[in-house]
Order: sequence, then C-alpha cells, then structure tokens
Amino acid sequence: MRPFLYLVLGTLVLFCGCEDKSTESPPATDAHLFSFEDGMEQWQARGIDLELGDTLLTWSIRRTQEMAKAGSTAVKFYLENWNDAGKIWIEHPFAVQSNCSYDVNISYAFASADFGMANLWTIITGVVPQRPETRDDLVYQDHTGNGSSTDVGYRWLKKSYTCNVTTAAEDEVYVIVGIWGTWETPRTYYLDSLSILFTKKI
Ligand SMILES: [Ca+2]
Repeated sequence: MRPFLYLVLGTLVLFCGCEDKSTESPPATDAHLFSFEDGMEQWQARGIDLELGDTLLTWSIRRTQEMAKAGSTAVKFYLENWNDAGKIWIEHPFAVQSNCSYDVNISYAFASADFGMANLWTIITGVVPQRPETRDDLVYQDHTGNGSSTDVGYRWLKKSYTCNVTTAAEDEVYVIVGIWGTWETPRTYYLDSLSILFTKKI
C-alpha cells in the first residue's frame, strides 16, 4: 500500500503545482474614486514657484459647491499667476509593493474656461515615487484649453492619463493633479470625479 500512497500524494502535489500555473493570477488592480462630497479625502494641497518679490502669489485649492460634475461638490483651483511660474496641485500617497512596476491611470472631470489656443495653462498630472519637492519632480501634460474657439464659459472635460511608476524600496507612491500657470493672469479651474487605477505589471 505504501508505494500506492506515495503515488497518490505525488499526484496530488503535481496536480496542485499545475493548478497554480493554470490559474495564473491576472494583473493585480487597485481602484480609487474621489468625488470630494465629504472632504478632501486625504488629498493635500501644495504649491511651488509662488514667490513674487518679497511676497507670495495668492492661491488656494479647496472644495466648492460653485459647480460639480458628480454630486454637489468639486475641488476649486485658484491661482493669481503674476510671476508666470506658479504651480499648484493636490497629492495623495497610495500604498504599493516595493520593487514593482505599475501602470497608473488617472482620470477626472476638469472644468476650464480657457478657450482658443493662446495663453493656455498646463496641466500637471502623474504618479511619482517620492513626494514632490521641486518643479522637476512634477509631471506636466497637455494644455488647459476647453476646446472652444470662443468664450463659452466653463466646460467640463474628461481627462485621462496613464503613467508608469517603478518602486524600489519605498512602499508608497504619490499621485499628483494640478495646474502650472504658463501665462500671467489669475485663473480658476474645477476638478471632480477623480479616479485612480493601479495595475501591477508582471
Ligand atoms: Ca463631487
């Protein structure tokens, strides 16, 4: 009986090993959605390059009910960009595995009153392995134009960016969303329905 038992046990072990391979896990995903109805949901407002002589530019990032894409509340970005260099954003750390590579899709509704193609600002959106400390740590994307050639007021736009980040020893990354003032004027934008999707690459 003993050889038979070994055969049965060996078959079970082999079967379990094959089972693991045949049911190889799909890429791990992790989704987050923020509508800012009850608070900033752990997103922190930051700014850089805000100096103007001996003073600082006036700016703010706060929740508002002036307009919203989902629910009744959005996040309002306001920057008086008199130094032609201001950058303001919100950031949020997310837990990840160390020594891994992730594709990160960042999608949101973005309301802009910027029309035409002249004097537009620049969108900041990305994922970075450490908390941003300098302008070079930020990730710049396309412009803030709302697609209209005339002044039609605010339009909600659908923005979607997919970035890649590779972690080393760290076990968190930062997602950043904001604006870079690339023309000297005060401007206001709105953000809502922010979705973050992490996909771990195998
Ligand atoms: Ca909302």
